[in-house]
Amino acid sequence: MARKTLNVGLVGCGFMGRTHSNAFRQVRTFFDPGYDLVLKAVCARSGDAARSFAETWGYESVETDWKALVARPDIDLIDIATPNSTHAEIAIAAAKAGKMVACEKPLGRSAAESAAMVEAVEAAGVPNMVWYNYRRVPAVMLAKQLVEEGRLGRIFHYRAKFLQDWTISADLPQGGAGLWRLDAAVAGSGVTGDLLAHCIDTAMWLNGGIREVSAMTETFIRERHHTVIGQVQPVTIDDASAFLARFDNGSLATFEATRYARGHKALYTLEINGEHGSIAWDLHDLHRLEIFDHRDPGITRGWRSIHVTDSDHPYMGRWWVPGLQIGYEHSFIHQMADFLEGLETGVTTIPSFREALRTDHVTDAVLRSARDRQWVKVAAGGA
Ligand code: SOE
Repeated sequence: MARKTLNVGLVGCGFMGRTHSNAFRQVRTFFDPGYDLVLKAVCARSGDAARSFAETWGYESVETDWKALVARPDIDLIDIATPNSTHAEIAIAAAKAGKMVACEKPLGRSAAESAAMVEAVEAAGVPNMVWYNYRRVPAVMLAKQLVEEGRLGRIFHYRAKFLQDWTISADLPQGGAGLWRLDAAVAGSGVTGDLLAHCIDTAMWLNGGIREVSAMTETFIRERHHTVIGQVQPVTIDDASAFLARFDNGSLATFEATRYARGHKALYTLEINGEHGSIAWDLHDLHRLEIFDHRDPGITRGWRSIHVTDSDHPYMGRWWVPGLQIGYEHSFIHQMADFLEGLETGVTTIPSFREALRTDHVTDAVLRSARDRQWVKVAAGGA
């Protein structure tokens, strides 16, 4: 079959710009997507930063104004890897210009902002997706397979945590490159929108919709120097967030995220307990899935640790030989491979903007519940 070309225009050249660019480069080599991805242009406000990024990652050209990038007729896909406050404006303009849109998570700073983005891509009829990359870790994909096969039976409990420790120092400023995640005006929220959003996305994909939540949040350091404003300012993000939840299927959940868990850098863990068995996964050991099956013969029954590296495990047939593992960056490559396959087959890649809106409804409910100190029903909307 003749290969098609897909010209990518990336906005933003920070950490996420790198993960996405790596995916664009590698997907062609390890998957057979039917598309030649061309790294057409990268856009950043600083021309020097954009040029240096273009040189490193192989982008053909640079822009310093995302509006100019969106207006270019030679761009097919706008990929958004900028701070959260800019997602909506760029995505809506890109959709109106008829471009496909890929957006870093969370979709918007609130469900209202995300809903406008969903409306724009759906009105334009353009392919779209949100980079909730952890779904594409092979062990997590295997968990999905096992849950869908009904291996766990009725689900009783879901438990997720995302723990970090990088903001404990009171000397750490807020705002600006790298630190906008501490500035609620830019990020939308703290760990709720940044870390719990991942946990919620995976949870609803694995276990269905979340009906209601009861949350608490805390801001441990109340004032920080703001690098853009140049003064000490109140901190308005949530430093830590924990909530109880009830899923539509009747199962109960606990979720916790913090940037104050000394010693933990990016410890995302999840566990599901069902009638017949349980599964557990841990980002620090991401190629393993722990599984317990109560139907195993009694004397050998116990937790098994599956090394998810066999060629019949999800995505692994594309990589090395059984026993050799892959890592974090591959989850983005897998998501891009699925997106390109979706373009070929006409199947929408998940999570689409509409599906990601569901997560924003939950994070909105979590923040409201913490503020009002009461249970909150999650608003409907999203896929
Ligand atoms: C925050 O430190 C962060 O980089 C998140 O923004 C990412 O989404 C997460 O995958 C890792 O941690």
